[in-house]
Amino acid sequence: MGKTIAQKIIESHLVSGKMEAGEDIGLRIDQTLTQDATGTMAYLEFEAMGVPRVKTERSVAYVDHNTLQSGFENADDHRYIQTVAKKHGLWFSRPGNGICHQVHLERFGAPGKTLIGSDSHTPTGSGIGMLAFGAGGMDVAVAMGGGEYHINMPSMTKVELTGKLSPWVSAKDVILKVLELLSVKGGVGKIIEYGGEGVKTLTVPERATITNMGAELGATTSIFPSDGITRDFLRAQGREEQWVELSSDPDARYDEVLHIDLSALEPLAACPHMPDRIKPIRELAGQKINQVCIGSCTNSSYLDMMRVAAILKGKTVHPDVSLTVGCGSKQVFNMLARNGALADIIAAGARILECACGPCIGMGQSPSSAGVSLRTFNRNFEGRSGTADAQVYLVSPETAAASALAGVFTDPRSLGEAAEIPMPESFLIDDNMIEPPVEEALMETVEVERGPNIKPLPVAGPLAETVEGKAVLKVGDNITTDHIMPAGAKILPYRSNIPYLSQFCFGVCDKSFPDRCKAEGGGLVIGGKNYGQGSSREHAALVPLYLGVKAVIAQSYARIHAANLANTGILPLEFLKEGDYEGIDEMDELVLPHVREEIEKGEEVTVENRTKGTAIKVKAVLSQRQREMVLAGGLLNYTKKG
Ligand code: MIC
Ligand code: SF4
Repeated sequence: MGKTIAQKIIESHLVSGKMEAGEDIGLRIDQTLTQDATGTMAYLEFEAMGVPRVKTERSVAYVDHNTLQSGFENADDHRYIQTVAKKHGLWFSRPGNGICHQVHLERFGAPGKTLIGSDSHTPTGSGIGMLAFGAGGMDVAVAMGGGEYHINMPSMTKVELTGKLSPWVSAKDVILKVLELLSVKGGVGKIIEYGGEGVKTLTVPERATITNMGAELGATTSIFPSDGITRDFLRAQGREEQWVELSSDPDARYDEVLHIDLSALEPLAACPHMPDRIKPIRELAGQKINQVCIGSCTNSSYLDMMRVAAILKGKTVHPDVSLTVGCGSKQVFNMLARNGALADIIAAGARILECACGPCIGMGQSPSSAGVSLRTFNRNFEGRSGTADAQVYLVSPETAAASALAGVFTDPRSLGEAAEIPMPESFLIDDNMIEPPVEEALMETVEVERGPNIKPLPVAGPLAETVEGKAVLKVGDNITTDHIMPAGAKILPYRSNIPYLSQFCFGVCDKSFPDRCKAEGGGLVIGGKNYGQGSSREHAALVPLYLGVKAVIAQSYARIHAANLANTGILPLEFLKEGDYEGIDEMDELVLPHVREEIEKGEEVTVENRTKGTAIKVKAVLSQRQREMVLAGGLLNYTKKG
C-alpha cells in the first residue's frame, strides 16, 4: 500500500513500535532545537543525564524569547545557554539573530529529516518537508543524548489545495480557514499533510506559516511535500545539496480529507480569545483598533515583510495606532535594510523591534486597557499579551499593515492593485551570529556559567500506592498552558526558577490557586476538554509538581502537555463517562486507593470522591513506557534507572 509523506519519514526513522494509529512509536531524531525560555530547563535536564556531547546530526540552541533584559536574569540565562551549548557540542544562535523557527527554516531545515524542538511551533520546519515536532524540554534532552522520541502514531489527514490565492489573500488566511474547519482540538492525534495543485503556488515560507499554526489545531505536526519550490528555496539559501524530493504515493491512504479552494479564500481574522474564532475581515471592517504588531515565527519572512513595506511606503501609521514591526531573522532584517524596504517601514512610523518573539509572548508592547490589537501572530489567548482585558485578533501581514494605516479593521483588497514581490534568487547569507560547536578536544575546557537565578529542578518520587488530596482546582474546556503557567515580561525571566514561578500558577483562572494548593499540601486538578493546549512549556507540569499536584483528571488532553505531565511524574487521567466531570466539585476530597497497582497492571484507575460518597473509573493517558516512567517518578528517574 502507498504511503503518505509523514509515513515515509517515520518509517525511515522508526526505532521501536508499530506504525499503526494510536501505537506508541520511538523515532530517531536527526536535529533538535531549543529556545531560551524552555532551553534553560532542557539543558539542566540534559546535564542531569550526564551525556558529554550531543549525539544528533545537529542540535541548535537559540536565544529569542527572553530578550528584554530588565534585570540580570535573562542575560544570565543567555550566558548559561551559550556556555552549556559550547560544552556539549551544540550550535548557538546568538540573541539578535532571530526567532528559532525562522532561522532554522532558513539555515538548517532539510527535507526528509526529523526535528524536535522545545517549542510547540517547531512544525514550522515541516514547511520544507521535514518532520518536525514540538516537545517538552525533557524529550528534547533525551533526543540530544541519542534517545528516541516517543509519540503515538498519528492518523493522517490530507488537506487538498486547489486554485491559487487571490491578490491580498495570504498563507495566514489558509491556516485560519483550516482552523475554522477543524477547531483548536480538531488536529489532536493527527498529522496534517498538504497536497494538491495549489501547493505549487505556495513558497516555502508561506508553507511554513501554515505548518506553524498547525500547532493551534493541536496537530502532532503538519507537513508539505518537498518539490521544485523547496529546491529553489534551498538553492537561494546556498544549500541545494540538502534537497531531496518527497511526496505521498498516489495510492496513499488518508483517514480524513479536506478540500480548500485557494481562489475562494478571503482575508480572515481569529477573534478573541481563541485561534479558531474566525470571521472574515469584511465583517469587522470599520471597527477601531489601537495596536498592530507584525512579526513572530508565523509571519516574519522576507516576503511577509516586503509586502508590509510596499503597503506602508509613502504613508503614515494612523495617529491612534501603535505599529510594531519585528523581522523573523537577521537575514530578513538585513535584506530589508539593504534594499530600502526597511526605510519605507521606518518612514511610515513603525516602531522597529529586534528580531525576536517580542510581543507574541508578552515580552513588551502590551496593549492599552481593553485595547484592540491586530497581530500577525499565532495565539490570542486571554491575557497572553500582558494586558488582561486586551482584545487580540490574529490576521495576515497584509490586513495588519492596511489596518495600521486606516486605524480601523481594513480588508486589504480595498487597497487596489497588489505589488508583485518575487522570491529572491539568493538570500543574504551570513551566519556570523551562529557559533558552531567547539572541537571535541576543547569541550573539556569550557566553563558553564550559572547565574544565581538557576534553581534546582523539582523531581517527583516513585508513584505512591495510594494518592489522595482535594480537587484543588476545577477548570473548563481548552485550558491553555498560558492559563496554567503564564508567560510575559514579568514572569518569563524566572523560567529557571520554579519556586518563584509557582506564585503565578493558574493566575489567569484563579489567583488564589498557588496559596490554596500549598495550604492543602497539593492535590488534584480537574480539567475539561483539550486540557493543556498551546505551548510546549514543561513549566506547566513542573510548577504544579512543585506545588504538590499529583494527578490531573480531564476530559481530554493536548498531546505535548499530556506527555509533559507524564515526563514530570504527574498522572494524566481521563474521564471515561459522560457526567463524571460534573460529579466532582472544586475542593471535593478525592482518593485513588489502588493507583500504583492499577497503573502497574494497565488497569483503569479508581477515583473515590469522599465528599460525595461516589466512586468512578478513569483512564490513564499513558503508553506502556510512560506507565513505567510515572511509576519511577518521571522521565529523569526512569532514564537514570534504565
Ligand atoms: C509560545 O508561543 O507559547 C512559546 C512561548 O513559544 C512556547 C514555549 C514557551 O513557553 O517557552 C511554545 O510555543 O511552546
Ligand atoms: Fe516566539 Fe511567538 Fe513563535 Fe512562540 S509563537 S516561538 S513566542 S514568536
